[in-house]
Amino acid sequence: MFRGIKIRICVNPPCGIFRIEKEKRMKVIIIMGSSSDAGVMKGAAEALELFGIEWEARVLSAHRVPGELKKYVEEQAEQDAVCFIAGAGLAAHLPGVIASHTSLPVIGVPVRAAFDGLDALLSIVQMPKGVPVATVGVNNSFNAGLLAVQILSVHVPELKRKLKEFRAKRAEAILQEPKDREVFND
Ligand code: RP5
Repeated sequence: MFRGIKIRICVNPPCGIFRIEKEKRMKVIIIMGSSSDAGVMKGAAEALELFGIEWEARVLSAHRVPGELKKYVEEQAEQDAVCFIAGAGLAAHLPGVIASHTSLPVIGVPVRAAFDGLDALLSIVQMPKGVPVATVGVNNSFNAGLLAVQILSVHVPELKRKLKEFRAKRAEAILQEPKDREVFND
């Protein structure tokens, strides 16, 4: 588990004289608008676990419990949260509302509840200038988890190495697929 990374801030060269080192835990927070989103949002936790990233999940709706949502986001942002993943369907305001309460990165997952998820996709992706939400494909919470890992990897070489390995394995699997006439065999 990546429970801690060392952040080094060098104020003046040579690095070491004014060096501040502190331990920081890294936790990704997964929030969904309803327990009916849980099946879809599980993919985010699966991706995070593949890379040993600590996560915490909550059901908190932007419309049904707005006060509790704000409180939770602000508390987590003050503690160990480094990134939020938020999934919602229909009038999916959850990721945008979370982004309005924190400057940490927010990744939105449009959940397919009506109109093939297009309503949620447009609602999540169309944020006003100044309050961005990174949006993945409809129901693609695995990619949200993976994107969170990539964000975290900026300061963690071990994660960068694991991501490289992950992609190489997937590339290898594709190259092992049958060729020519065998492609069309059952
Ligand atoms: C949204 O409405 C939720 O995120 C969910 O995708 C959808 C339906 O919610 P329930 O009526 O099942 O609670 O707020």
